[in-house]
Amino acid sequence: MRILSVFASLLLLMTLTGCGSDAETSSASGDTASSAATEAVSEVTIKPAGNQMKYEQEDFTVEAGSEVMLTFDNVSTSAAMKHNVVILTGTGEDMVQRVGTAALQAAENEYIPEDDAVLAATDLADPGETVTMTFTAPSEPGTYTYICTFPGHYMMMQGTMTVV
Ligand SMILES: [Cu+2]
Repeated sequence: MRILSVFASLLLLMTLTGCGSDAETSSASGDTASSAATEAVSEVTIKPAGNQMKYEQEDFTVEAGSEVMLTFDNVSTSAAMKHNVVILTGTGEDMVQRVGTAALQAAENEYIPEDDAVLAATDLADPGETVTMTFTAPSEPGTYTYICTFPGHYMMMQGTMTVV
Protein backbone atom coordinates (compact mmCIF):
# COMPACT_ATOMS: atom_id res chain seq x y z
CA MET A 1 0.00 0.00 0.00
CA ARG A 2 2.75 2.39 0.97
CA ILE A 3 4.84 1.48 -2.06
CA LEU A 4 1.81 2.02 -4.24
CA SER A 5 1.28 5.52 -2.93
CA VAL A 6 4.92 6.45 -3.49
CA PHE A 7 4.60 5.18 -7.02
CA ALA A 8 1.43 7.18 -7.49
CA SER A 9 3.10 10.41 -6.38
CA LEU A 10 5.98 9.77 -8.79
CA LEU A 11 3.47 9.39 -11.59
CA LEU A 12 1.74 12.55 -10.47
CA LEU A 13 5.06 14.40 -10.56
CA MET A 14 5.63 13.31 -14.15
CA THR A 15 2.18 14.31 -15.33
CA LEU A 16 2.22 17.64 -13.50
CA THR A 17 4.80 18.89 -15.97
CA GLY A 18 2.25 18.94 -18.73
CA CYS A 19 -0.87 20.35 -17.17
CA GLY A 20 0.32 22.91 -14.63
CA SER A 21 -2.29 21.80 -12.12
CA ASP A 22 -1.75 22.70 -8.51
CA ALA A 23 -2.66 19.30 -7.17
CA GLU A 24 -0.99 18.52 -3.90
CA THR A 25 1.49 15.74 -3.63
CA SER A 26 1.45 13.47 -0.65
CA SER A 27 4.46 14.48 1.35
CA ALA A 28 5.88 12.61 4.29
CA SER A 29 4.64 13.86 7.61
CA GLY A 30 7.88 13.03 9.41
CA ASP A 31 10.33 15.87 9.78
CA THR A 32 13.41 13.73 10.19
CA ALA A 33 16.51 14.25 8.09
CA SER A 34 16.07 10.82 6.55
CA SER A 35 12.86 11.93 4.85
CA ALA A 36 14.80 14.14 2.39
CA ALA A 37 13.85 11.90 -0.52
CA THR A 38 10.15 12.56 -0.02
CA GLU A 39 10.20 16.37 0.22
CA ALA A 40 7.23 18.18 -1.23
CA VAL A 41 7.53 19.74 -4.66
CA SER A 42 8.56 23.39 -4.69
CA GLU A 43 7.11 25.45 -7.48
CA VAL A 44 9.07 28.31 -8.97
CA THR A 45 7.89 30.69 -11.69
CA ILE A 46 10.28 32.89 -13.62
CA LYS A 47 9.42 35.56 -16.19
CA PRO A 48 11.51 37.94 -18.23
CA ALA A 49 11.32 41.61 -17.31
CA GLY A 50 9.03 42.56 -20.20
CA ASN A 51 11.03 42.83 -23.42
CA GLN A 52 14.31 43.28 -21.59
CA MET A 53 17.10 40.74 -21.78
CA LYS A 54 16.71 40.17 -18.08
CA TYR A 55 14.88 37.86 -15.69
CA GLU A 56 12.29 39.49 -13.48
CA GLN A 57 13.08 36.87 -10.80
CA GLU A 58 16.83 36.99 -10.32
CA ASP A 59 16.87 34.68 -7.33
CA PHE A 60 14.92 31.91 -5.69
CA THR A 61 15.56 29.47 -2.87
CA VAL A 62 14.86 25.75 -2.69
CA GLU A 63 15.57 23.01 -0.20
CA ALA A 64 18.49 20.66 -0.80
CA GLY A 65 17.41 17.46 -2.52
CA SER A 66 13.84 18.62 -3.08
CA GLU A 67 11.87 18.21 -6.28
CA VAL A 68 11.52 21.54 -8.05
CA MET A 69 8.93 22.33 -10.68
CA LEU A 70 10.16 25.38 -12.53
CA THR A 71 7.92 27.26 -14.94
CA PHE A 72 9.27 29.87 -17.29
CA ASP A 73 6.54 32.15 -18.58
CA ASN A 74 7.93 34.14 -21.49
CA VAL A 75 5.75 37.23 -21.27
CA SER A 76 7.83 39.15 -23.80
CA THR A 77 6.27 40.31 -27.07
CA SER A 78 9.39 41.02 -29.11
CA ALA A 79 10.34 38.33 -31.64
CA ALA A 80 14.02 38.46 -30.61
CA MET A 81 13.22 37.68 -26.99
CA LYS A 82 13.36 33.90 -27.03
CA HIS A 83 14.54 32.64 -23.68
CA ASN A 84 15.26 29.60 -21.58
CA VAL A 85 16.43 28.90 -18.04
CA VAL A 86 19.61 26.86 -17.75
CA ILE A 87 20.68 26.07 -14.20
CA LEU A 88 24.38 25.45 -13.69
CA THR A 89 26.08 23.14 -11.21
CA GLY A 90 27.75 26.07 -9.49
CA THR A 91 28.54 29.70 -9.91
CA GLY A 92 31.34 31.87 -11.23
CA GLU A 93 32.23 33.79 -14.35
CA ASP A 94 34.35 30.97 -15.84
CA MET A 95 31.48 28.51 -15.82
CA VAL A 96 29.00 31.07 -17.16
CA GLN A 97 31.36 32.04 -19.98
CA ARG A 98 32.06 28.45 -20.94
CA VAL A 99 28.43 27.37 -21.06
CA GLY A 100 27.25 30.62 -22.65
CA THR A 101 29.85 30.36 -25.40
CA ALA A 102 29.30 26.65 -26.03
CA ALA A 103 25.58 27.34 -26.39
CA LEU A 104 26.26 29.30 -29.59
CA GLN A 105 27.22 26.01 -31.25
CA ALA A 106 24.17 24.17 -29.95
CA ALA A 107 21.41 25.68 -32.08
CA GLU A 108 20.11 22.22 -33.02
CA ASN A 109 19.67 21.45 -29.30
CA GLU A 110 17.72 24.62 -28.45
CA TYR A 111 21.03 26.29 -27.45
CA ILE A 112 21.64 23.89 -24.57
CA PRO A 113 25.26 22.73 -24.84
CA GLU A 114 26.49 19.34 -23.75
CA ASP A 115 28.44 20.39 -20.70
CA ASP A 116 28.70 18.80 -17.28
CA ALA A 117 27.97 22.20 -15.78
CA VAL A 118 24.36 22.08 -17.00
CA LEU A 119 22.26 20.90 -14.05
CA ALA A 120 18.84 21.40 -15.64
CA ALA A 121 17.41 23.34 -18.55
CA THR A 122 14.01 24.32 -19.87
CA ASP A 123 13.10 24.19 -23.53
CA LEU A 124 13.47 27.42 -25.44
CA ALA A 125 10.33 29.53 -25.01
CA ASP A 126 9.13 31.76 -27.82
CA PRO A 127 7.52 35.08 -26.85
CA GLY A 128 4.17 34.26 -25.27
CA GLU A 129 5.12 30.65 -24.59
CA THR A 130 5.34 28.91 -21.20
CA VAL A 131 7.67 25.98 -20.56
CA THR A 132 8.03 23.81 -17.46
CA MET A 133 10.67 21.46 -16.17
CA THR A 134 11.09 19.33 -13.08
CA PHE A 135 14.46 18.61 -11.51
CA THR A 136 15.98 17.55 -8.22
CA ALA A 137 17.73 20.34 -6.34
CA PRO A 138 21.38 19.64 -5.50
CA SER A 139 21.99 17.98 -2.14
CA GLU A 140 24.77 20.47 -1.50
CA PRO A 141 23.64 23.82 -0.03
CA GLY A 142 25.09 26.80 -1.86
CA THR A 143 24.50 29.12 -4.77
CA TYR A 144 23.88 28.04 -8.35
CA THR A 145 23.75 30.43 -11.28
CA TYR A 146 21.06 30.22 -13.94
CA ILE A 147 21.38 31.80 -17.34
CA CYS A 148 19.52 32.17 -20.61
CA THR A 149 21.59 30.52 -23.33
CA PHE A 150 19.83 32.08 -26.32
CA PRO A 151 22.63 33.77 -28.31
CA GLY A 152 23.65 37.12 -26.86
CA HIS A 153 21.64 36.79 -23.65
CA TYR A 154 23.76 35.04 -21.02
CA MET A 155 25.90 38.07 -20.12
CA MET A 156 22.81 39.99 -19.03
CA MET A 157 20.28 37.33 -18.30
CA GLN A 158 21.39 35.65 -15.09
CA GLY A 159 20.01 34.73 -11.72
CA THR A 160 20.95 32.77 -8.61
CA MET A 161 19.30 29.67 -7.17
CA THR A 162 20.12 29.31 -3.49
CA VAL A 163 19.97 25.81 -2.03
CA VAL A 164 19.49 25.61 1.74
CU1 LIG B 1 17.07 35.11 -23.11
